[in-house]
Amino acid sequence: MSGGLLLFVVGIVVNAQLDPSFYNTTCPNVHSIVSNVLTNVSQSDPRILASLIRLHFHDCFVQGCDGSILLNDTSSIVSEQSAGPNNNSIRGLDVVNQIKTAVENACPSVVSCADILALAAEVSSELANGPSWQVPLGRRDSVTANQTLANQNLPAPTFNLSLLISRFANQNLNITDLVALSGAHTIGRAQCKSFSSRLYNFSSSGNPDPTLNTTYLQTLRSICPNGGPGTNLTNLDLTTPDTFDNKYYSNLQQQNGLLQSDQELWNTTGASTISIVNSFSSNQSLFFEAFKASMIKMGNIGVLTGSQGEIRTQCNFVNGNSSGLATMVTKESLQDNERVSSI
Ligand code: HEM
Ligand SMILES: *[C@@H]1O[C@H](CO)[C@@H](O)[C@H](O)[C@H]1NC(C)=O
Ligand SMILES: *[C@@H]1O[C@H](CO)[C@@H](O)[C@H](O)[C@H]1NC(C)=O
Ligand SMILES: *[C@@H]1O[C@H](CO)[C@@H](O)[C@H](O)[C@H]1NC(C)=O
Ligand SMILES: *[C@@H]1O[C@H](CO)[C@@H](O)[C@H](O)[C@H]1NC(C)=O
Ligand SMILES: *[C@@H]1O[C@H](CO)[C@@H](O)[C@H](O)[C@H]1NC(C)=O
Ligand SMILES: *[C@@H]1O[C@H](CO)[C@@H](O)[C@H](O)[C@H]1NC(C)=O
Ligand SMILES: *[C@@H]1O[C@H](CO)[C@@H](O)[C@H](O)[C@H]1NC(C)=O
Ligand SMILES: *[C@@H]1O[C@H](CO)[C@@H](O)[C@H](O)[C@H]1NC(C)=O
Ligand SMILES: *[C@@H]1O[C@H](CO)[C@@H](O)[C@H](O)[C@H]1NC(C)=O
Ligand SMILES: *[C@@H]1O[C@H](CO)[C@@H](O)[C@H](O)[C@H]1NC(C)=O
Ligand SMILES: *[C@@H]1O[C@H](CO)[C@@H](O)[C@H](O)[C@H]1NC(C)=O
Ligand SMILES: CC(=O)N[C@H]1CO[C@H](CO)[C@@H](O)[C@@H]1O
Repeated sequence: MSGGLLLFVVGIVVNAQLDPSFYNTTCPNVHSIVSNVLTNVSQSDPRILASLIRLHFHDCFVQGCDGSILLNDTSSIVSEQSAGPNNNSIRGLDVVNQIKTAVENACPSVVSCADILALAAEVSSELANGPSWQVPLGRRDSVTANQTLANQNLPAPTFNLSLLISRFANQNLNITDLVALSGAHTIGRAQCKSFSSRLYNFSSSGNPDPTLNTTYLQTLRSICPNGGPGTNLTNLDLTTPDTFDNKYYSNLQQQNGLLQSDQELWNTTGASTISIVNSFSSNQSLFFEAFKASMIKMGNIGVLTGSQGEIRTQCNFVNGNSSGLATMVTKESLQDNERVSSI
């Protein structure tokens, strides 16, 4: 019986809540360190703010916000980085390492990579003129990754509304969270292959997606030729591409959502998400309040706390296994998904 009681007590400690003051004594400047690096990097690469918000999302939806997305391929890890939704698409891994190095210099072996992703997402919102909030902290890093789960859990841009709702419900996120978090598409870019199914032969109809604004359709067709490689980039927010605001929602009302998954939120007949889109479109503060709440909710998914997991010293590898470091790739050439087509 006393053994059972002990387990129960340990269980409470392990399931400790995240807390914004978690590093107040052990790494009091962690937020400003993240902020300084991103202020600097975003001057030459404004898109990095979008890329880092997305990285936190893609981390949290796969075995929780545990930094698993950062783990590289090794003999024992099949990296999430080459899962369908991530491969040749996620960005910012090098910048996360840059932040981690700066944080390690100030407070060695204290701040987890999972917390760095959560902080980088908040700082990114702030630097793009979006909302700021106190980020609950104290996550620990996983010693595993799961590429299969990344393929299962991350939503595809061709999803209809019912599939989107069920993927979010699987993470205990409701339709308000779905609409608010999709508002992150107020910044950043997408490759043609993420929306080209809408442009020429939607659902084998021989016609484009009828919910796509015909003027926007012509623009997108010129950026994304039929049968092309689909690697050109365009802005997710047609109106204000690098400013975190509520224009994403007014775009949807004009059938100017880029991804099918965006437009579904407003253009599914009778859907409960339409009124949420309309309310965020008419009141930016309402959107910002909802976004903050949903980011905190998403940031709590499946977190490791207490003595679970570890604090990685290098975000790409589990501690004590740096296989791959010797062959660390230094090539950082301009990739296909770095070029933007102007519209
Ligand atoms: C609702 C389901 C969602 C789907 C289907 C989806 C899908 C996508 C796709 C396909 C791209 C473009 C990738 C590419 O072409 O390489 C993208 C970009 C992006 N997504 Fe989402 N997303 C969703 C939700 C979210 C959420 C919840 C967030 C964050 C809270 C988010 C943040 C972003 C950002 C900021 C970008 C731009 C990234 C960059 O420019 O590097 N997305 N998303
Ligand atoms: C922790 O630090 C932050 C930022 O300096 C401050 O706002 C907060 O009040 C502190 N919390 C505690 C519990 O000391
Ligand atoms: C700012 O970024 C530049 C490269 O864009 C780098 O050379 C410099 O060291 C960075 N400064 C700080 C303080 O991080
Ligand atoms: C990821 O993309 C590369 C091309 O850049 C491709 O060779 C590789 O097969 C892809 N990985 C997976 C798991 O699909
Ligand atoms: C990865 O996730 C899948 C799907 O939930 C599960 O079946 C599998 O056991 C997991 N693999 C690892 C290595 O955790
Ligand atoms: C959504 O897509 C799924 C998978 O393609 C399909 O089974 C379902 O019928 C679709 N739902 C609606 C409402 O169109
Ligand atoms: C979604 O959950 C939040 C709390 O996390 C709640 O305030 C909100 O009312 C919920 N929305 C719906 C549509 O259930
Ligand atoms: C659209 O796709 C369907 C199925 O692949 C095909 O049968 C049809 O010929 C295509 N239509 C056009 C106009 O390309
Ligand atoms: C990229 O877009 C330009 C127009 O902006 C177009 O001429 C070119 O063919 C496109 N390239 C690819 C690879 O789709
Ligand atoms: C298409 O978008 C333009 C602005 O880009 C807008 O003026 C027009 O009303 C939109 N059309 C529809 C049907 O919403
Ligand atoms: C907009 O939303 C904010 C935040 O929820 C609320 O305080 C305010 O009353 C709303 N404004 C209007 C005009 O409804
Ligand atoms: C981890 O893998 C990425 C590609 O997914 C690569 O760019 C990076 O250099 C690798 N990091 C290390 C430390 O080997
Ligand atoms: C709910 C809603 O606004 N639906 C619109 C979706 O797009 C079509 C065009 O195909 C409009 O006619 C609908 O009003």
